[in-house]
Amino acid sequence: MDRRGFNRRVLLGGAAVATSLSLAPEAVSAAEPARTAPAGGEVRYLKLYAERLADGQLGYGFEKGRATVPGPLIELTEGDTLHIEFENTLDVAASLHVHGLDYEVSSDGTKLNRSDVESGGTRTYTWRTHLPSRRADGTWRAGSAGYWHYHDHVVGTEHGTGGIRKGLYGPVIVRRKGDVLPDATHTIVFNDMTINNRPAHAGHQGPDFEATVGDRVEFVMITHGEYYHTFHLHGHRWADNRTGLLTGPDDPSRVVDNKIVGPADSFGFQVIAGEGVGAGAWMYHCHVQSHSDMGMVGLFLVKKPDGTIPGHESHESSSSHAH
Ligand SMILES: [Cu+2]
Repeated sequence: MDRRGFNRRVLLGGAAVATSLSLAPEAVSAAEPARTAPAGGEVRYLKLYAERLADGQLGYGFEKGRATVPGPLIELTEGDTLHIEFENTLDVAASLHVHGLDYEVSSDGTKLNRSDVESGGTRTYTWRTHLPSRRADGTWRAGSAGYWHYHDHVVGTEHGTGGIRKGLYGPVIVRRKGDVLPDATHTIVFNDMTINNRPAHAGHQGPDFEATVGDRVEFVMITHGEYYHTFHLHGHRWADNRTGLLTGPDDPSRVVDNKIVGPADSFGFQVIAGEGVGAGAWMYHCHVQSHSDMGMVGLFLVKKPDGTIPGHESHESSSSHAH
């Protein structure tokens, strides 16, 4: 929405004008065109470690000693191939299993296909991606683009139940050429009754994510564990489709601010921080009421350009944990 369009709508808003006008300048997003994903087709290499963290949880990381929960974002464009040299520094076998991408059984990351990695071992997993294509019969084969994820498949049980529970999971985004690129990407994982495996503190588990009004912020939302949840974000909405963005005013995708999620689900979307609503401490949480009561809540802290957040006292810095 351009600045003029926004102001015109506000001016027609009648009684709401007085309060809305003060929001107008910061609620308008940047005028320059959004950056978009380039063409894929690259062969890429990554090193990934599985490690035990100081607090007893398990994590993946690109560098030794830098593992996190969730693991680091792996970002590809349709057509890319990724070779991941995976090193297991744990004292038990571990693996890397991905959703949504193309791989041979040797890169399945399961005991069934003998593609796990013993303690201290290394193995290269290969993930491939492809563009949409028309089959000989005239139907369409979907491309790989989407919000996906990776996780261990062997720690604890044949299915990696113990590894996932302790934090061996992370996000994968496959973009399509021309997809709009965000200013920042954050990962939110509902894992059992935690968010990103964090214990509840000060009434919520966080993590909190910071942005400035007008930033294009992307969220990857993944679910693991034993329960179904509903993901809800205050003050912002998204399209329930591949990108979370509408392709035009007549795009029939449903627009939502709440989505039911279950184990191994993943989706993502982009919002313009504070668009139409301004700066604020915007909650995100599981909307199963007893789950929010138990702390499945975090904050999307949208700052004014001067760094302040109206109505929000400065939060504990320890709760900030952006990826
Ligand atoms: Cu829940």
